[in-house]
Amino acid sequence: SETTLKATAAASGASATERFLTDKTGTGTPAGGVDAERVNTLATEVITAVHDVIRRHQVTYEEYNVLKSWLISVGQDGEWPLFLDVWVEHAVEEVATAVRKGSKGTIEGPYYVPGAPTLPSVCTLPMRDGESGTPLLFRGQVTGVTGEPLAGALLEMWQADDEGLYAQFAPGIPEWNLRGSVATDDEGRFAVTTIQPAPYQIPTDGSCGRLIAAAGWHAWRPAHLHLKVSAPGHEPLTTQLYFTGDTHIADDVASAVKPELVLDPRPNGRGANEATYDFVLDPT
Ligand code: MBD
Ligand code: FE
Repeated sequence: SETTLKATAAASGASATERFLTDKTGTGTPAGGVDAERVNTLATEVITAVHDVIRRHQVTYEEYNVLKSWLISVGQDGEWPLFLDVWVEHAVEEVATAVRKGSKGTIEGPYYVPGAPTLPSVCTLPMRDGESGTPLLFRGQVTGVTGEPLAGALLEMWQADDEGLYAQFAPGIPEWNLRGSVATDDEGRFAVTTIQPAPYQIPTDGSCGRLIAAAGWHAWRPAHLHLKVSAPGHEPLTTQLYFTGDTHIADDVASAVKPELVLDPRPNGRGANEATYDFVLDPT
């Protein structure tokens, strides 16, 4: 029924938590590879920053207990990946990519899944019959910083559907819907047919949603395509592309919009919008 197929915060949070534990632990997280002196410095400064806030704002026991129960509920909902990627990852990404000369990137977010079906350079992302949404032809080229075409580049794409839902994190959607690994041609070019995603509202029925409501914030991200672009001998680029005119470009809840990342799709006279974007990868 409609109700049992509804995406809930607890269900998508649990999937995102499991996904993270599967793919990312052992690569420096949580403590692997971070030495004691570094942990000491960072943990001490974070804890001290919390003390400063408590003193500056005269935080009460009532407020302390609200915080404590909220932090417990974030874990119970499985929403730590969502919380961290929405409110923390953008600063990490900024630090990590500050020295790049190639294309700007932005945060990965909680919904990347490795191993999407491989597709040729001219392709259509896996989608349901009659997938709703405005058709989008997304094309471009991958080059290095001196303009040389990168043959054999890989363009991994993932996106929400026209209801703002991601396959594998909401029920009732085929496993690889709107997810694909596109192999570019021998000049690094690609032309991918998809649909324009809908703006994304982070779940309102979980802990992150309760924080947003309690603080009087909003839960919206502008519509976006997620991409990871990689090629041998080059730094992989994790990015997102947005659509000009979207109401939430200027106030993304995840602070992940940059002016370089906004597409301006135009009707191509054949029933689709068309947008071009070229990716420039830094050498390793
Ligand atoms: C998303 O789709 C997303 O891209 C981010 C960064 C956070 C939550 C949901
Ligand atoms: Fe997203």
